[in-house]
Amino acid sequence: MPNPRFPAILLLAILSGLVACQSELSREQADGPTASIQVNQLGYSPQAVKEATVPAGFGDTFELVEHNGGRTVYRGTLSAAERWPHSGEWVRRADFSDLTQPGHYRLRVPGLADSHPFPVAARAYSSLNDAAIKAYYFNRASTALDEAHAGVYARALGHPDEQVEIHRSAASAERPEGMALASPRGWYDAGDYNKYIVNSGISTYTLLAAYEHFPDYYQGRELNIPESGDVVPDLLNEVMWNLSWMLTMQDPNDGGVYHKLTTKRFSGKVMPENATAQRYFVQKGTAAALNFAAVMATASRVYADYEATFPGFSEISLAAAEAAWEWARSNPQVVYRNPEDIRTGEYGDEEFGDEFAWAAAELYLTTGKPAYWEALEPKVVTISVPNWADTQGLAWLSLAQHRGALPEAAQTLVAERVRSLGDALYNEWRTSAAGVPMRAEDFVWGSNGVAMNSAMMLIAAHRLTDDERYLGAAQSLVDYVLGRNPTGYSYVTGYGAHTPQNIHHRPSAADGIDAPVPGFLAGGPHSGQQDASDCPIPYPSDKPAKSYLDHWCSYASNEITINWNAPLVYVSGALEVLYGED
Ligand code: G3I
Ligand code: 9MR
Ligand code: CA
Repeated sequence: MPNPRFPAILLLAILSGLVACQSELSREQADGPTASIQVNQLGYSPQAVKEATVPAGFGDTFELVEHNGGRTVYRGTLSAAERWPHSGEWVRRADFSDLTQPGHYRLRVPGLADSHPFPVAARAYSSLNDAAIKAYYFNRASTALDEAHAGVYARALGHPDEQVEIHRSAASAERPEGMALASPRGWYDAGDYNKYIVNSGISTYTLLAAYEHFPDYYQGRELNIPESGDVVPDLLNEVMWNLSWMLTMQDPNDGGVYHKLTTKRFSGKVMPENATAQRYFVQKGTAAALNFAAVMATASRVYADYEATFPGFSEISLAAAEAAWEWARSNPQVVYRNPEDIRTGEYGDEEFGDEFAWAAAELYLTTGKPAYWEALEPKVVTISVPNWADTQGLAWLSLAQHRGALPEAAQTLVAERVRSLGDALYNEWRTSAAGVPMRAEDFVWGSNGVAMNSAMMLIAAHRLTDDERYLGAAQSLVDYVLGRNPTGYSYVTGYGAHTPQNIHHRPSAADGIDAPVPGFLAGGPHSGQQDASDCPIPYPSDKPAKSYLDHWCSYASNEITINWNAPLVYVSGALEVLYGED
């Protein structure tokens, strides 16, 4: 019976609105997978902000039911329906932050399939964090992976890199074209087998920052890598594999750093031992020198505590950092571009103000020399979410960590910068229909890396202010990559109910094992779809957040890299510590 006090015209208006919303829904449902409830498939710490995303059009309330037993433990009201422009879908948010009772639950909305089961539990991300670090071990160059450490992913040694040639672009009087030098170890960059300084640098720094900011946590982890059991935390053992390679990329004659160690073309879809084409040192560049300087200065600080295991390393890495810095000061504008015979990843950057700031900050923090502080000019350095080409945010991250050692005026400036970025991301979170601080321009090649680097900067804002709002926004980004997104994938191989199976990663594609190597974060949706012409099947949608293909062909949405895994490590470890163990 219609309520007589309820004007018929209003009822009509509401109904037609609902019809409009429903037709929008069915159109969008045709444009991708069936609408489903999206949760963080690895779950939530008891004290965390807990949100799920629910398709609109199915009622106003939700329940959490026990996975085993089906008892309802929580009821809540969904937020109002809003359209998330990046997926084109109408969504509502379910907030169940005040459910703190540990358990395994499913989220239920009448008319929809229950969500994947997920835990509310302490240590929700510790095994993810271990795996995301172990992924670096799986990507080690110049070594066999034995069964004791790699299990079914054991493989033969590839890329000894004992005879790497100086390419014409890198030739000097002391090191002429064709001269062969050793440059072993390091991590493969990604799904390809080359080693690129700029990208290696940001990855290595981010892992060092994870350790430097949360040493107690990492001192307690055990990753089952060959060095496990020594006195050095496994994270630092793993990072040393790459640092020892990076040091070989510096020309001791002038302090300059080669941009990359690479084949002329990408190899086929083969295992490392079968990718045997000649490798080259290519041209030195300003970005490589500064990035190297920043990383070596950071490493010098961090490994000072492990002098007994790595005698002399702290001093050697600092000297290397200072030599690279000096080279960059004398060569401030050497842009790297691929020579015509080199077709592998370019990692080209033309703007070096951010690299100068980052290197100056790390050198200052390690040495305390006023000249580096003067070179830094903090007042003119702005802040942004870091990526391989934009590193100024890393300067602020390190300055925030060590702000107690800075002059007072600088402490205020650090707080202002870090908060301003945190506030922007926080506002994005709270005004986003889906409750995720991702903007249209964030759906680039490696958008999941953008998500994790944004979360890392939010964590910096939280650690500086103790303000929980920033941590909630960081959690939302972790939710996003672990399944609370419109593709329904938890984007980390092997971690979640529905995970990528066909990452663009040569060992995973060539090893004859169905499951991909675990612990790798796929690049994620890329609105540019820059690999579409190489793919035999179309992308499921043209919407940014749905521009993802779990297929080998999709190097622009489904490759993995060391630089996207690194902030995943940082953030998953940080949430373990910051949301505590209760
Ligand atoms: O700078 C332009 C900008 O001016 C323009 O408006 C915008 C619109 O397309 O594009 C910008 O350039 C993009 C560039 O990244 C800088 O962000 C390119 O389109 C885009 O193709 C490029 O993507 C890079 C990709 O290599 C191709 O070069 C990714 O950032 C980078 O992560 C990726 O890295 C590869 C390595 O080369 C090889 N190893 C694997 C690794 C991951 O796929
Ligand atoms: O496999 C390559 C991947 O590692 C790179 O990130 C990507 C972009 O540089 O390129 C991939 O190689 C593709 C090439 O660029 C175009 N033809 C298809 C190749 C992959 O099968
Ligand atoms: Ca730059």
